[in-house]
Amino acid sequence: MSILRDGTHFRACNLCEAICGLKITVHGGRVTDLRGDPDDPLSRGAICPKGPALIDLHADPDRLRAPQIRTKSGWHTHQWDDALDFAVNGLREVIATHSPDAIAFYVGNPTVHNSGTLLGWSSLLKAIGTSQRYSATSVDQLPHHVAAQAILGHHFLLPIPDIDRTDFFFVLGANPIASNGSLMTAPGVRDRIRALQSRGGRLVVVDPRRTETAAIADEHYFITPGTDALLLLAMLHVIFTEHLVDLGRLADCTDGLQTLAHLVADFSPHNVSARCGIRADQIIALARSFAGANRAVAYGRMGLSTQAFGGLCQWLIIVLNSVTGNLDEPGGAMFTEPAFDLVRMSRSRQPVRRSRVRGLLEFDGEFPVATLADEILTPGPGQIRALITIAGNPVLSTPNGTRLDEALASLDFMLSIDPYRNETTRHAHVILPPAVGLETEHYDAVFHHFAVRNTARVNEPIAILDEDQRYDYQIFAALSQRLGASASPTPMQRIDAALAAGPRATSLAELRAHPHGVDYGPLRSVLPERLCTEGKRINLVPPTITSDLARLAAQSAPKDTLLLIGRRQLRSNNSWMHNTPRLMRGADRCTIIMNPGDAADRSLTDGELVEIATENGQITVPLEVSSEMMPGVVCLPHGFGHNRDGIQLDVASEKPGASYNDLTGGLAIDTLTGNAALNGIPVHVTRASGQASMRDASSDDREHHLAR
Ligand SMILES: Nc1nc2c(c(=O)[nH]1)N[C@H]1C(S)=C(S)[C@@H](COP(=O)(O)OP(=O)(O)OC[C@H]3O[C@@H](n4cnc5c(=O)[nH]c(N)nc54)[C@H](O)[C@@H]3O)O[C@H]1N2
Ligand SMILES: Nc1nc2c(c(=O)[nH]1)N[C@H]1C(S)=C(S)[C@@H](COP(=O)(O)OP(=O)(O)OC[C@H]3O[C@@H](n4cnc5c(=O)[nH]c(N)nc54)[C@H](O)[C@@H]3O)O[C@H]1N2
Ligand code: SF4
Ligand SMILES: [Mo]
Repeated sequence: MSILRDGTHFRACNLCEAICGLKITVHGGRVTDLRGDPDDPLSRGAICPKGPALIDLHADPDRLRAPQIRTKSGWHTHQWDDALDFAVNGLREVIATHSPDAIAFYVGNPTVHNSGTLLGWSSLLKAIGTSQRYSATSVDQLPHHVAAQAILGHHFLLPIPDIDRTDFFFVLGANPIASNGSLMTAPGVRDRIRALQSRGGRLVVVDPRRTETAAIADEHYFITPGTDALLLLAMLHVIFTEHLVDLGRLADCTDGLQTLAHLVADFSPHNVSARCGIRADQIIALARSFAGANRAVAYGRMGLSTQAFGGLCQWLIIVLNSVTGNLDEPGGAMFTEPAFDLVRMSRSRQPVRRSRVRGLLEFDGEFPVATLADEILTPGPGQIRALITIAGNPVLSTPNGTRLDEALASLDFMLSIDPYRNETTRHAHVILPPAVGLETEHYDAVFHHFAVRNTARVNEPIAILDEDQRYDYQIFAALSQRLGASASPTPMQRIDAALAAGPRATSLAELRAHPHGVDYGPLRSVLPERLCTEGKRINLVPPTITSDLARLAAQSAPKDTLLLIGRRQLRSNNSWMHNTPRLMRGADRCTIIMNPGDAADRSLTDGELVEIATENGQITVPLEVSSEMMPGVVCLPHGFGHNRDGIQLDVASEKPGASYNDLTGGLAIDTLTGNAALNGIPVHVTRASGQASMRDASSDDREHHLAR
């Protein structure tokens, strides 16, 4: 195990998008104090209960610290050289028997939280020469990229809510109080919302659940899952019919207003009200107050992206901000000017390739992960025969996990670069575990890009690695070189070069001289200069997107069924932080929540075990009955299901829960973008046969109450 260096260290937490600065004190190799760094210009001392879990992660006895090879007799620890040779031989054999394209990559979420992983893995991709790429993007934010590329010309040019200066924060399908913010790096978000309210501003939340964020909102509206595009269209309908449109400063470079007026004409509040479950007069009032606010911003996240109309939703969010004069204005939806500028460094490409089995369109070189199992299980030329997973757990995180589980078991070869043997990596023939968390050197290339303030900081490792530990990028480099590639610059060398060429013309050395981070100030208006479209114009009605309106109009309400949505929990992080004891204390958190009326209709009571069933599978979890749910909607967290054989996660296995994605199907996607539709799926909930309640703790132990 690596040894923590004694002293006081400053580095940012890399567990979630909030990137809180931390002050960490180490004595005798142990962390004696860990708190928010008050001098970090972005986080200003904010921290959440997950931050201290970095200590658990460092000490976790289940975390792999040496390569593991699986044989018939089980898992065996190996020297790095042997394991790297074994991995490369396995890959070579697949290339020789099939082709490089028979090897696919799945790249998971923590990749964007570790710059060594983020900037290292493509060397291995190139060395292999495959074009088969999948990632967590298509179970997450893909619709944001599709909309930004179509309207603004670049998939990384994402508008960020200027939460610190707005008067009206309109939040749809996001729960920043639990998630700590997403595509809105806003550490200490609760304080930022409090500041908004104390300067007279309002927080309005649209969500099928009265979430932790809705609970502190000035107004909250329940909405039927999957109908937000209708609500947004109806708000635009009001804005057009009542002549409230005001493009502001960007009027001269914005196209498509007339077409837009025409497109929203059919979607009156009256027409959509029943489908959305929101009264027409409320929709009208919402539109008027949003358009009338001095500075307003609409923001939609997972609940809008991972549903059947994710692409339309993210398009309409940008449009609503634009037609009310809130795009690129203080207090509206703004753009960052990050020191490491992803927009300058890459180009958006028009997708051309389609996936082999289902003909789904690629985006930025990746295919939708909802079809990965199809590509593995369907025989024929081009079939995937080997998989490399990097920082991902798709068995729990992607649709139809049960089928993917089976698909992974059928592969000729699988390599995982991951610190844990979990539900996915247990299928690998070899696991190469990297150093993680406090051990890494890290620059937040992604989250400074999506932050509510322009800042930069570099994070030094605070541990001295064991002789036989490796970083992700060293693993990729060692594999690539064995495959014949020449050495490439290290991630930190690449970051240094990009910082020099970026808008701040800075360097790692300069950032290292500022251990709390460098403050470049609040977001500034940057359009039209920063647009990447032809002629630097904004097209509000890209045909690739508006053509999807017909599908929306044709959609009818599902009958006689409950709709399932997800929830994030403050002391959890997707599938992989359930092995940290301090986050797992208390009652079982993998519960389904149901409205009292729905429970009464089914004669179900709080605390009993229920079975949730879809056409794809069924799981059993305890029931919580609460009026925080909209009638007709039930809610379950994802990332549980730690009861599969062969995993090495002792703490997680004690409260395994069940996996949401054993219920979702690969066919449920937003066909416009290829993103998985994880929310709003029809389910049946019944009493679990012959089982007594296993829930032990009282309901006030529930995390979402604690989080308030
Ligand atoms: N504590 C914690 N923090 C995290 C994570 C975690 O697992 N735990 N994960 C991180 C990751 S990877 C991400 S992407 C972010 C996500 O960050 P958020 O998007 O803020 O997180 P969610 O809690 O998924 O919020 C989605 C909300 O959408 C609602 N919803 C579901 N369906 C619909 C719908 O059809 N319409 C509307 N209007 N709302 C709907 C849900 O009730 C939920 O409140 O969080 C990050 N932060
Ligand atoms: N039903 C449902 N499904 C969802 C979601 C939902 O809301 N509902 N949310 C989706 C979202 S937003 C996301 S982002 C995905 C996440 O999906 P994934 O990224 O596939 O899954 P994670 O649970 O984040 O698993 C992360 C893996 O990375 C490993 N890891 C951690 N740190 C490092 C590191 O530094 N290096 C390496 N090499 N490995 C590391 C962990 O051990 C773990 O195996 O899940 C998606 N799935
Ligand atoms: S909010 Fe919590 S998990 Fe996220 S960066 Fe801050 S301390 Fe870490
Ligand atoms: Mo995510």
